[in-house]
Amino acid sequence: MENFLNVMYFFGDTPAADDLVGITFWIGTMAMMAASAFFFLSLNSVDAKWRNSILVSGLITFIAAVHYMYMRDAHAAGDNTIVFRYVDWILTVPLMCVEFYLILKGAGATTKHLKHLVVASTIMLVTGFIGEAGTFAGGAALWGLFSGLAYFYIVYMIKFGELAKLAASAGGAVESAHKTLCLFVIIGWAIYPIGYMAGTDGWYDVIDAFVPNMEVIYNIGDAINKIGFGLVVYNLAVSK
Ligand SMILES: *C/C=C(C)/C=C/C=C(C)/C=C/C1=C(C)CCCC1(C)C
Repeated sequence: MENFLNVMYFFGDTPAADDLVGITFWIGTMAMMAASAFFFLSLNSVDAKWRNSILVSGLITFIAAVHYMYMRDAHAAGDNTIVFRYVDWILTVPLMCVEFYLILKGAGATTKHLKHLVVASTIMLVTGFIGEAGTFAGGAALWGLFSGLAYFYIVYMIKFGELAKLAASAGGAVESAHKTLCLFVIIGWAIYPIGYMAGTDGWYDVIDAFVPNMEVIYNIGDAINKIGFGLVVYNLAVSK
């Protein structure tokens, strides 16, 4: 019993039933841990050429699981979670870019493609952080716009740029995995600007009446995108 209680302590105090943010941090932590276990344990059952992709899937959800524990505790203590949130993203989003690269490497993707994706995603996140933290003048709307431009560049690269052409030339399971990952970026990643608009002040404040708290939206976005990305890669890795 005592051991059990120690384990529960490790997992943190349970959130109050009406604390939607706390509950989604709690569930998010568990979901990310479970997904990590799944990806790591399936490493040896996939073809060797997809092993790095699966490993990266597991790293993405594992890094998120650790940050979710910190965010869950920070939230429970009434502290701000923004730094944990953006440290998590600055590590995991470039790894999601690595997934695009690894999948299309066999079709001719180069580290130059990877670099463009990583640089664009870093700009997207750093400007988003500046907007949320209010570091510089200009307001959240302006920094959100810069962030959005970097986001559109990523969408352009994967959906219409060279990576799209490489995916088309690869065909088969690789092409369909690439297409599904593109959908995650176009639809799943679009959840984040909605959270940003809900959590910051700007011309878009009418949105506050329609969407719940920013953290809840970010948590939903993370669960869909991080675990979803991994599952697309897993699906490719086990396809014949
Ligand atoms: C696992 C975490 C992921 C996939 C995080 C993705 C985050 C974004 C796509 C954030 C995008 C933003 C904009 C496009 C504009 C407003 C500021 C951001 C950073 C929320």
